[in-house]
Amino acid sequence: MVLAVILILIVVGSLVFHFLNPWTLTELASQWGSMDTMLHVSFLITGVVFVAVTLFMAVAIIRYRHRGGQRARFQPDNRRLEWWLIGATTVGIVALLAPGLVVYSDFTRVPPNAMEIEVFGEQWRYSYRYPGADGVLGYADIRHIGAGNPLGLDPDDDAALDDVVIHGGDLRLPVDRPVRMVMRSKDVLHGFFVPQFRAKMDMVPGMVTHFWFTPTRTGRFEVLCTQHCGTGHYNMRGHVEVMEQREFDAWLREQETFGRSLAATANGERPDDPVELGRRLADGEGCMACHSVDGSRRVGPTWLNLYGSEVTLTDGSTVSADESYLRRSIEDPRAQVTAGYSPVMPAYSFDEDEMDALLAYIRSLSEDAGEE
Ligand code: HEC
Ligand SMILES: [Cu+2]
Repeated sequence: MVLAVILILIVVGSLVFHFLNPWTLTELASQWGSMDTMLHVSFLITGVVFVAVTLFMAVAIIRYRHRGGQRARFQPDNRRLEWWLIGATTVGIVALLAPGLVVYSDFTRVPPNAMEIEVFGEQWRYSYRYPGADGVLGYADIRHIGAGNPLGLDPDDDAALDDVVIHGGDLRLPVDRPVRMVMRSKDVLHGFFVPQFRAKMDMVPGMVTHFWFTPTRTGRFEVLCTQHCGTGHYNMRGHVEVMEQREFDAWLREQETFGRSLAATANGERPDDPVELGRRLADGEGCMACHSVDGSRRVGPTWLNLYGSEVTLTDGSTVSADESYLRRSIEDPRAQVTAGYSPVMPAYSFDEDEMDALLAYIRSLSEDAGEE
């Protein structure tokens, strides 16, 4: 009897929780309302079955409880009941799966007028690439990755030269225009996800995955990574800004194309200003995935006011962050690990000019930079 009451309370409690809990889906911002419909259909079917089965158990416990002088009747099978159960289960399973097939078929059928945008994932940030005037994303390969070319575009491919690369920045999209996101990963499995768009896709090293959607309202939404992609996973976030087409076009026109930045690097070889070269190196070599220059803590310590400061190491000792300390931190990061951080920074080797430029850049981020 107690058991029956508990079962009934579980049913009532679950229903009350379902209807009164404050957590709802984030407001939809793409045309994938069908994902929500599927979710609700699944909720409804599994909910009805859950309530029916649990209440049946409660009723059975009450009705067939032990009473003196009663005997159980042995009834090994009941054909009519079997058919009912098989029929109801079949209908339930079909109703759970069929809507998914319809939506998945939409999901894989990209509209022909979709604009193509590339998402590039690396530990631990997103970069994006727009096709430029020709509407075609140029050829890219991990082998071409280097300073000034963080996404590895092929400099010999004309289609790549007018591409626009947004390295580690925000994704911008025009509203009401279908987009096909093509995705690559540089290192490990990542998953591109914007909850308001409802659609997500894994980014797999060595292959190109894709999905499509149409943003249906303007606004700023958060981009998350759905795969546990390493110690900095929690930091793999970004933003997507959905704007009016006119605004978007104006913004895109202002961005430097890959060809133009390539030409700039080739002409001047390297910028004369070591601080500027250092900034580009730090960006291109992926340092900014773990370090910030605005004082915020990421996977690694910020570079703001690092130079000249007192750094506490894991063994409790302190060192002054001078040039030789910084140099050592870059070439042999595990030798002196900063307290409060994990020893996850890979060792780098730079030539003298590059190292000087990096140090000049880090120095420029400190107030007492002028002292030297
Ligand atoms: C995978 C994340 C990661 C990347 C990429 C990375 N770092 Fe680090 N870095 C760290 C962590 C974590 C620490 C603190 C632990 C330590 O001292 O090793 C650190 C420490 C440092 C320090 C010492 C800072 C201090 O407060 O003592 C310097 C300098 C530094 N990194 C420079 C660089 C440069 C330059 C690059 C790019 C060429 C780079 N890092 C790339 C994670 C990273
Ligand atoms: Cu990730």
